[in-house]
Amino acid sequence: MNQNTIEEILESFAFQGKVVKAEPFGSGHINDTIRVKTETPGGETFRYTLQRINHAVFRQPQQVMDNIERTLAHLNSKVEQFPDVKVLKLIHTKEGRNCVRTFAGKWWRVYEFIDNVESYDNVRDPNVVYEAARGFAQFQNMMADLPAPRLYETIPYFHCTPMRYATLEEAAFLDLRNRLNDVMPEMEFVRSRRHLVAHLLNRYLRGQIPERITHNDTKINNALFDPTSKKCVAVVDLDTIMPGLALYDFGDMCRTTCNTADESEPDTESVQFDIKMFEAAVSGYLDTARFLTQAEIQELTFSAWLLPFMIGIRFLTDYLQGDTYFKTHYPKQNLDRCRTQFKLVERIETYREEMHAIVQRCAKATGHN
Ligand code: ADP
Ligand code: GN1
Ligand code: MG
Repeated sequence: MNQNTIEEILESFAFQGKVVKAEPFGSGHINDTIRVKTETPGGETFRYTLQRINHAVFRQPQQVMDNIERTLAHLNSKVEQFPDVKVLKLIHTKEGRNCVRTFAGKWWRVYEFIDNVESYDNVRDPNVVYEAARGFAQFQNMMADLPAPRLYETIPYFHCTPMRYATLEEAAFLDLRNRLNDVMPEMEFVRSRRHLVAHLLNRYLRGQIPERITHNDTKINNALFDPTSKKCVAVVDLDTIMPGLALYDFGDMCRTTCNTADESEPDTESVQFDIKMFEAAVSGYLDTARFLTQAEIQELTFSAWLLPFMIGIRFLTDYLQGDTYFKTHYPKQNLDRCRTQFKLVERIETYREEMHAIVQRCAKATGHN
């Protein structure tokens, strides 16, 4: 996308200065993110995040934006209580709207860029993992008393594992891209564990696990850190905020913080589950998420297993369907991503007892039982 097009889109928004630089930013798999630098005639500079909302993924972009507006207003009402937290700031259009739909049918929004922060795709430092867990738990804490109505479900059944499994079987049955032959071991891997896919959902349906307001995309690069204190100061990527289970947020956070390898690592032998990072995640989460029930605490280990399993299923489905959902940068990247997730699942299966013991120890240390 060239600078003229970017300027044309930005023209609708009430930003300051003239565009002097625009560059693709971040490593998200869904939206297009562009970091924009502007300058005023007086030489003052500003930075913004211009994002195209992927409307093939988010079918109702206006509902996404309404959820985000309510979330940001609510978080802003609490900044005095949480002085370290940086809340995302939306730049509205000149008519006061929170996004634009261009004549080409593309949806765009602008945030102020949060300066002087770091984000990581992979971490090896338990203090950073502790902080990420604390940051996502604090986010859930702050959102817990959002006034009615219920948030929109911007992607229905987003973390419904039985639905994800059924969609995989359908993609395998149709095999539109003739790729099923490449993935028979992965299909077998999933099928041999299918009796576990509905476990959390069943507990939720029986009323044993409560619905909460959750972030639903708690991978480590959606948390921003202060480069000096290494404290988590902001949570971004708010598109999937909706009703969900706290356990999905915890499990997804472990998926990216406890894996020693990158998400697309082609050499699965280098995928290890780092139990020290798990301990840091449990400790940060339990220290901060004071609202958790005993049933939720009991399922933390299961959720750390479930999320890589479910997201592996989603990568595999996308591979079978022809790579239409997640951005890819080379032909079999979704398959590499799937294999990495499944290797992590396999590693986690050998650590179950240690993980339960860590959860029990941390729950006791943080006064949860
Ligand atoms: P995607 O949905 O494609 O993942 P994100 O909203 O997560 O898009 O943005 C991509 C990355 O850009 C994030 O992981 C984060 O590191 C960075 N980022 C996003 N918004 C901001 C912001 N306002 N300030 C600083 N960094 C940001
Ligand atoms: C996507 O948008 P991003 O890159 O933060 C995806 C998540 C997956 C993740 C896997 C809306 O997250 O659900 O867990 O990729 N987001 C959506 O890395 O599907
Ligand atoms: Mg993201």
